[in-house]
Amino acid sequence: MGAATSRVSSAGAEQVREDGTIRVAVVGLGYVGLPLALEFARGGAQVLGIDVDERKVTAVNAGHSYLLDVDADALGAAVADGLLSATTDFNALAGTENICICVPTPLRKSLDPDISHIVAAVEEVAKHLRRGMLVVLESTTYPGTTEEIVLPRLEAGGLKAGVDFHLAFSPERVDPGNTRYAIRNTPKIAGGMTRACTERAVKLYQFAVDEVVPVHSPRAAEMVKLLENTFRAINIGLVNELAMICNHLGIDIWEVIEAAKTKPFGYIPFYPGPGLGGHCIPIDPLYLSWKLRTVNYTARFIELAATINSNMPHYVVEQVTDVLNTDRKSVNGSRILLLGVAYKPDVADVRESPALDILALLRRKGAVVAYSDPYVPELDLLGERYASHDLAHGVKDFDLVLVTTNHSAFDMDAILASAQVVYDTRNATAGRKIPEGCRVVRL
Ligand code: SAJ
Repeated sequence: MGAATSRVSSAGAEQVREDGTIRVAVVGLGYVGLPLALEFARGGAQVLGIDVDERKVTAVNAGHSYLLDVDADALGAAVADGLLSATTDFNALAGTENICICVPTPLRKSLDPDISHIVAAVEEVAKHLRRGMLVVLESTTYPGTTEEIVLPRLEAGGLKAGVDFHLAFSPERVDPGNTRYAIRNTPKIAGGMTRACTERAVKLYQFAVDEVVPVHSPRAAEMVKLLENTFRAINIGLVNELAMICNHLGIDIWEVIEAAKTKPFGYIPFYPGPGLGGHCIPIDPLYLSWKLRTVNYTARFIELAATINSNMPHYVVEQVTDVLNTDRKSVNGSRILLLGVAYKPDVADVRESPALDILALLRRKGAVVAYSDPYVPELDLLGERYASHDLAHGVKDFDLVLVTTNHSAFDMDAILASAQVVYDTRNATAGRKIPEGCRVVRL
């Protein structure tokens, strides 16, 4: 974008009000927006949360946190101090100069990006866009979304980005369950339509983040996020394929990884598992490969990794079938307990969890399936309601225990003491004494 003449000050002088306060609206109060809103409030900003879900709005205004990662006391204090409030009414945007859009970007069933939440949020923001405002998109999306989808909708009213208002992209880096890195101490990338837009975004995020890293465009910022998560998805796909290779060669993949980790440079450990879960890693790379298909480029690496990762639930069920077969048992009629249905350890989120795919595949084969997960008290799947099995009753009645998510809360020694057979997809039994009468097979 050329050096547009700007009618808004370059560093966003209007951003900080006469009384020294800054006002910011966070659209979308999920696992990204709520922690961000709270961190802005803790940085002294006047924060307005906007969400279409009345329950979230009510909870926030009551100081109740609905996310494990958002401290209820801190939320309650910010609300009590008048620094944070929430509403479903976009008209409230009249009372702010800065807007961060943190809405979901799922995939459609056709594996194409679903940016409908972005479009809906941007169209609401456009109705209230005023000279001097900054709009930042945070939702993970394909490179070009800010310029191709957000920009025209915001400029439709006649105001021009970089001249009358600022527009940038800043990828979210929220890692659910991570107790070491949170909003404030995780560097934040920001890329604006113009240099002034970038500077304005950097100034805004300095209220919530210790380090803000500018890049030259929204497209670059969109790509940074996809590089980060595609890197993970491809390396997980690689190690999943190596696990299958090692199984064919009679090699213990877990021993190989532990040994490779001794290399102090040039290697980063990833671990095989039952597949890819969560709202980021299985989805973000497919946003990139979808975009590349529109420019007639096939992202072979990304699509191959997605194929391998999405096949892991089937591979695990094949392995479980073989393990039961060793005991002359068929899957059909066997009682199988899944340990952990959340998508990763110590979180409650089951979105895209491979454990759900495995549970469904085993049900279709006629297994009598149960699960135990301290973070997921009940589950609706394929029209059936499941309640988490209480491990206090032991696991001896199950023909096979399948470790799908290795929550820290699991007492693996107690489980091994009462299990007949354990198929371990997470190396959760590593280093444990295997009692007589219990057989453990690892991925
Ligand atoms: N997984 C493996 N093997 C691995 C690592 C992960 O099978 O070696 C599986 C997990 O079990 C899970 C899925 O992949 O099902 C995703 O796990 P994840 O550790 O990547 O966790 P996420 O999905 O919460 O990813 C987030 C991402 N954060 C953001 O997008 C802001 C990601 O960029 C982080 O790197 C990741 O957390 C993290 O480091 O924990």
